Amino acid sequence: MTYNGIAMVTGATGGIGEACARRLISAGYRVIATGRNRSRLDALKREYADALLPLAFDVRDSREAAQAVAGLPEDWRRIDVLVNNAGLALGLEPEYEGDIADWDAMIDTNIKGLLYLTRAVVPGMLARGKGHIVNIGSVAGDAAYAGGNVYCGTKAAVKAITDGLRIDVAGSPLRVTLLKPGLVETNFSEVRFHGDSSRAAAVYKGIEPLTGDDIADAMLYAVSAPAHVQVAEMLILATHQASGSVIVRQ
Ligand code: NDP
Ligand code: 8X3
Repeated sequence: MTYNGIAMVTGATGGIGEACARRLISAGYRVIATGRNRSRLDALKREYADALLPLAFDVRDSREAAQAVAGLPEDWRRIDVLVNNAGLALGLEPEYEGDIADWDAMIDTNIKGLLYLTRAVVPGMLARGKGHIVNIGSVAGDAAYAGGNVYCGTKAAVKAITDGLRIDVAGSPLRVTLLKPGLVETNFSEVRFHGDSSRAAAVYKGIEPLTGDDIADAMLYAVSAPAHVQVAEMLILATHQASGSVIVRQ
C-alpha cells in the first residue's frame, strides 16, 4: 500500500476530529489519532490497523504533548498534516458569573494545547520543507455571542495565532489553514453543558446542523489543493445560520 503521507489529528476520539481522521485515511494518509479516551482510540486502531497510530495524551500538558511527538516511532515521525482540533466549550454563563475552572480548561486546551502541538510538530515540517497545519477555530472567534465570552475569546486567539504562524512560515512551502465551523452536531454541547443532554439537544433544534463530515470535507479540500494554493481561512455555517448569534430555527 502506498500512502499520501502522515497526518496527526488531535481530538480524534469523536466529532470533527474523528471525521477528519477517517477522511484523511480514506484519502490515503496514515493518521496519528490523539485524545484522552484510550478506549475510543483502541477502537479506531482495531478498525484501521496499520493506517492509524493511537496516541493518548492530554494536550493541556506541555511535557506530555512534547514527549508524545518526540517518542513517535521512526516511521511515523514525518508528519505532513497537523489538524489542531482538540478543544471544548464549558458553560454559557455571563462572564461575571463564569466558573474559573471552566475558563482554565478552555484556555489551556483551545489555546495552549494548540500551541504545544504546533511547537512540537512544525520544526520538523520546516526542516523537511513540507507541511500543512489546519487549525480548528470557530465562528465564535469572529464575534462574541451571549454567554460565549471566554470560549469566543479562545477562538479569537486561535485566529490570531493561526495568522501569526502563516506569517512566520510564509517564506517556506508550508501552508496554514483556519477552519471556522458554525453549529456542528457532535459531543460539543454535551460537554459545554456538563452532560445535560436536553440542554445540548436544544442547541440543534429547528435547524439542520453541520456534521463532522462537512468540516472534514473542507479540511480535505484545503489539504488537497495544489501546492501553490493556500486556503487561508474558511467559515462554514449551517444554511440557516448567519453568524454566531443569528440562527433562524424552523
Ligand atoms: P467533541 O466534544 O465531539 O470532540 C472534542 C475532541 O477534543 C475529543 O476528541 C476530545 O477527546 C478532544 N479533547 C478535548 N479536550 C482534550 C484534551 N485536554 N486533550 C486531548 N484531547 C482533548 O467536539 P467537536 O468535535 O465539536 O469539537 C472539535 C473542535 O471543533 C473544538 O476545537 C471545537 O471548539 C471546535 N468547534 C466545534 C463546533 C461545534 O459546533 N461542534 C463549531 C466550531 C468549532 P478526549 O475527550 O478523548 O480527550
Ligand atoms: C462552536 C460553535 O456557535 O456553538 O464553536 O460557538 S458555537
